[in-house]
Amino acid sequence: MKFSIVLSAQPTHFAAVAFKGNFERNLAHIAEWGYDGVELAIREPAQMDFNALHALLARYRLDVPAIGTGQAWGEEHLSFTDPDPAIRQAAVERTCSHIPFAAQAHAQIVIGLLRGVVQPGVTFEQAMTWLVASLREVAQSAVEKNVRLCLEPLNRYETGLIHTVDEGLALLEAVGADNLGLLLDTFHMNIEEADMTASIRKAGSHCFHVHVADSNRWYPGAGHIDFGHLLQTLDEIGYTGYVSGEFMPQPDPDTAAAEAIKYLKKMTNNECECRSLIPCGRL
Ligand code: LER
Ligand code: MN
Repeated sequence: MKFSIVLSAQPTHFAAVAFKGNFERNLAHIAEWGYDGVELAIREPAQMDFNALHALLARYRLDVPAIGTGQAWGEEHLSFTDPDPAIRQAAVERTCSHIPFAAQAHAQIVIGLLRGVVQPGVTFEQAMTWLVASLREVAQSAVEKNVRLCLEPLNRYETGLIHTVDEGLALLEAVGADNLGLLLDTFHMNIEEADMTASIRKAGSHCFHVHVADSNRWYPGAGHIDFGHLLQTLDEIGYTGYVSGEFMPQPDPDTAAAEAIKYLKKMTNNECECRSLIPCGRL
C-alpha cells in the first residue's frame, strides 16, 4: 500500500489540507516522513509552472497519484450542476485542462466539490442530469489520454448529490465510462455509510482512490475510526492504489502529517493495536 498526502499547489481556503505554505519545504518534509506521493490540489492549471513542478517532484522522488479540483468550486464557484450553462461549461473545461498534467504524471483527477450542489430553484433530477452529462464529457476527453477520474461521495453537509458508495455506483452506471470510478474518503464514509468495510467491498474494483482522515477529520489515529479493518479490507479487495491523507492541520501541520504516516504504516505492518472485542485478525 502506498501513501500520499494532500498538498495545495496554490493558495486555498479549504480547511482539510495539511499544507498550504512553502511548497518545496513541504515536499521535502513529505518525502522525509516516508510518503510515496503528494496529491496536488490545483485550482487553475493555466497558472501552474509544470516544468518546475516536474523538477521538484523528481528531486524528492514523489509520485502524484491524484489531482484535486475542488478549489475551482471553493474559490470560483464553478460546478457541473450550476443552472447557468456557461458556468457548467467552464467547470467541464477547467476539469479537462487538468488532463495534460494528469496524463504525464499518471495522476487521476478527483471530482469532489466540483460536482456542485442542488441549487435553489433546481430539482434533484435536473442537477443529476447535468452531472451525468458533464461527467460523460470529461470522461470522454480523459479516456483519450488514458486518464482516470474519481467521483468522491461527500457527506450531506457539503452537497445533496452523491453521499454514499451505493449512490456513487449508480452514478457510474448512469455515466457508463470505464475511466470513471469512486474515491472513498473515510471522513465522509464515517458519516454516511452504515458499514464502512461492507461499502468498500461493494465498491470493489470501482474504488480508484482513497482519502483518509479520522472521525474528527484529524489525522488517522486521532479519532475512533478502525483503520486496521479498513486497510485490511482494501487489501482484500485487491486495492493497490494510494491511500491519501486529507485531514485538518491539527494540532499543527507537521505533527499531523508525521503522526498520520507513522500510524498508517503501523496499521499495514501488522502492528495493529486494536483492542476490539471482535478480533481484527491483525494481532
Ligand atoms: C475533498 O476531497 C473532500 O473530501 C471534500 O470534503 C471537500 O470538502
Ligand atoms: Mn476527500
